[in-house]
Amino acid sequence: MSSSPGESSTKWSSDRFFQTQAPPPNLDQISKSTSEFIQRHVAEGRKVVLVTSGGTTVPLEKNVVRFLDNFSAGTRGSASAEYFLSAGYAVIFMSRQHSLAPYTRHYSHTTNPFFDLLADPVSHLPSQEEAGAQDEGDVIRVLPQHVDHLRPVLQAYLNTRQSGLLHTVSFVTVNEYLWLLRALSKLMQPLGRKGMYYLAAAVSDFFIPSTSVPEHKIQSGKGSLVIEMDQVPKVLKPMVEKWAPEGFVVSFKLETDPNLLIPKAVTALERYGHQLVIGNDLNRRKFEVVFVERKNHRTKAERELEASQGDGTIEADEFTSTWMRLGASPEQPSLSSSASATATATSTSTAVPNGGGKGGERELEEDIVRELCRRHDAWIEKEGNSLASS
Ligand code: 9Z3
Repeated sequence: MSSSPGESSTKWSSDRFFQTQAPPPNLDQISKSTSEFIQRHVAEGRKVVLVTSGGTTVPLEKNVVRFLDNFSAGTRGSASAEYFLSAGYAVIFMSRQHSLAPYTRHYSHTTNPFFDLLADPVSHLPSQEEAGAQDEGDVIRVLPQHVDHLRPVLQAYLNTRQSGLLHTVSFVTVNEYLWLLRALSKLMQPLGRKGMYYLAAAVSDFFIPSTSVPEHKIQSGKGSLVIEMDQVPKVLKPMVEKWAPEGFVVSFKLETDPNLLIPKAVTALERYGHQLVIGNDLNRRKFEVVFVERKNHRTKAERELEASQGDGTIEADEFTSTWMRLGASPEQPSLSSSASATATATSTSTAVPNGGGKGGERELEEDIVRELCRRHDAWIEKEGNSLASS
């Protein structure tokens, strides 16, 4: 890797990126099936959320032997998708291939191996009386101690499959992620304010342009390996302004220095103009997040209208930050001087849909999604009000 990526990397506009970097080969097919899914839910008046989840890779060779990766397992995205489904949303789950997925995440191979739930088929063969008239030779049994947890998860999974409320799309590389994000956001435009974008995937900040990626496996023998990477274009800006201008856009900001979290979230809101940034610290992300948002959110068009009706100046935004913690009382956060803060409590005991987290414990995503549903409804209602008054 380049020793100082900030100095040597080239900045890319999103236009240049999409003009020069190849799309995923199955983009048309994905667009077609996703468009059908969206049309169905538009016709039924349902809210739809695009959940992105998992890490993106940066391949070092075209015939990929090695790649750089991002740590994310897709825990936040997959858990959130379940809670959105419970809240009645149709969910487009765009995730890193083989990362955690709604429902099956409860039995991932490393933390809760599925085979450990199953009874030994020989020693648990039913007696003649138990089997009755049925031939149970083909039945595999779940150990009794696991049934209470498995049953609601399996039921929710089957219900979701039958309801057609979940559509899945996968990516591997950061290039694929960017192409898919653009395609799916544009396809969601007909949803207007009923579309939500929940960008929980861990997106690489750097990539290698295709012209700089060698065809074959990088050979050793020349000493150390130096890789130069360019900065990934900031696609949130065109997303908010062009691809999904009416959508409710929630991005995540990940930091390891807690002091940077709120200032960086405020900068993102100022730069991209979307509704909400959820900040999380790498090591505390499962227990606390901070919601950073404008006190009074206005779209770019609304701000310009206000300016044209007033003296031409656009009033400066004020920001609030609200900590949300699992099982703890709220705390007044500290904010940078340009921002003001409020804090609200989060409840820690509501119904846990679909069996809740692994082992049945509560998950922060349940609270996050509940808060977002509330804000999204207010956002939809605001449009209704402005239409009624115009
Ligand atoms: C997050 O911050 C997510 O919450 C995590 C979830 C990746 C930390 P896990 O999958 O982790 O549950 O293990 N995601 C967004 C991070 C990100 O890449 N943000 C970018 C940015 O801030 C793009 S919106 O610029």
